[in-house]
Amino acid sequence: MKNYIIFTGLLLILNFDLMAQRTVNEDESKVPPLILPDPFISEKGHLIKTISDWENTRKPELIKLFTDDVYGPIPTDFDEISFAEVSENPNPFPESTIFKEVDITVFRNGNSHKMRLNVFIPKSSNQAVPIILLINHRPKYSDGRIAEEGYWPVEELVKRGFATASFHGETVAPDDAETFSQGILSKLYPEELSKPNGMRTFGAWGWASMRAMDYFEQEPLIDAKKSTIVGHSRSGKTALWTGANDARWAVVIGNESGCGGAAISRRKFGETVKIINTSFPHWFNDNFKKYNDQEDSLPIDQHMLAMLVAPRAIYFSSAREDLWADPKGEYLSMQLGSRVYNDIYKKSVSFDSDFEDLHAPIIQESAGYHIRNGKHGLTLEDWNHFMDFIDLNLETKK
Ligand code: GTR
Repeated sequence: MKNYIIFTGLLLILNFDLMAQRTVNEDESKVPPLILPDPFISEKGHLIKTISDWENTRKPELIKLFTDDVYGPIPTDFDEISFAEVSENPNPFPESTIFKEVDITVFRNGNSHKMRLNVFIPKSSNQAVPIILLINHRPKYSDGRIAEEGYWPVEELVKRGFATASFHGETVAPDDAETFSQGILSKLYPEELSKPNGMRTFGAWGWASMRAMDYFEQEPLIDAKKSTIVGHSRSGKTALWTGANDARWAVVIGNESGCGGAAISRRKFGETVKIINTSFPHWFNDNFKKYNDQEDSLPIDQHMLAMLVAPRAIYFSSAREDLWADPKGEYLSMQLGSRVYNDIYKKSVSFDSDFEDLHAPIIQESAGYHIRNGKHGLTLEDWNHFMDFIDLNLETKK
C-alpha cells in the first residue's frame, strides 16, 4: 500500500514536470510579433530627443517603472559603514597577488550587518589599477575561489592588469524563497518586506555590490573610477540592475542573464516571467508577479534596462545552447537598447548583423556582445572577451 502511494505521487510529479516543459517555447517560429514600449516617448507623451530629456525625464521614469514593477529598489541609505581587513585564509595566489579579505559592516537604525568581500590586486603594479567585481552565487572556498574552471579566473585577470573582487550573494541574502530575508532585509531594511514594490534578493545583492564599490573608492591600490561589474545568470540580472542604478560602475556586464536580465520578456522564448516568478519568487518584487503570462502589459521591456546604463559601457553575452536564457532575445535587447548611444548621446554604435549571422564578438566603444558555442556557464573564453571590451572602453590596455 505504502509503495503504491509513493508511486502515484511520483507519477503526479513527473506529469507536472512534463506539463511545465510543454509550455516552454524554444521554437523561433512560435515567437509572437514584437510590439515593444517606446523608450523615447515619455509618460506624458513627449518625444525624448536630448541628453537632458533622457537624463532628467525618461531615465528617472524608467528607473521607477523597473523599481516598482520588477526588481524593487537598491536602498542607498544607512548610518555608517566600516571596512576591516581580516586574515583568515592564506593567499591562494601569493606569487602574483595581494590578497585582502574584507569584512564590510553596515549600520542602520541601531542594527548592523557584516558581509565578506575577497579582493585580489596585482602585486606587480605600482599605480592604482582598474577592478572587476564578480557577483557570485556558486559554491566557493572560504578564500573566495570558485571551483568551476574559468568561472572566476583570478590569475588571468591579474595578469592583464586588473584587480578583481567577489562576494557571495548569501553574505547578504540567502538564495532561497523561505530564508531570503535572513540577511540585510530583516536586519537593515525590514520595511521593504511588506512592500509589494520592495527590495528582494536582486536588490540585496545589488546593495552588496554597491558596498563593495564603497570599499574600492577608499582603497588607494584601486582605481575605482575604472570599475566593472560582472554577473552570470541570476547574478547577471543583478549586475544589470545594479549598473542601471549606480553610475559609479564604468562598465556593466551581464553574462547569459536571460529572463529578467537581458532577454526581451515579450518574446516568451525559453524561461518566461511566470516560470521565473514561480521557481524563484524571492528574486523580484511582488508586483512583478502581476505580469505572469501578461508580458504584453509590462510598462517596460528588458532592452530599456540596457539603456539605463548609458552613457557608460554595457556588454551582454550568450551561449548558443543556452536556449533557456533566449540568446536571440539577449542580442535583440542589445541591438534595440544601444540606440540610446546613437540617438541620445550621438555616439556611433552598431549591431548591424542579424542574430543568425553573428560569428565574432562585437567589441566596440559603449556597447558590446558575444555569443560563444556551448552551454550555460561563465568561462575563460567569456572573460577574455570581457577584458578586451573593458580595455577598449577604459583605455586600460598596457
Ligand atoms: C535558472 C534560472 C535562470 C538563471 C539560472 C542561473 O534556474 O531559471 O533564470 O538565473 O538559474 O542563475 O544559473
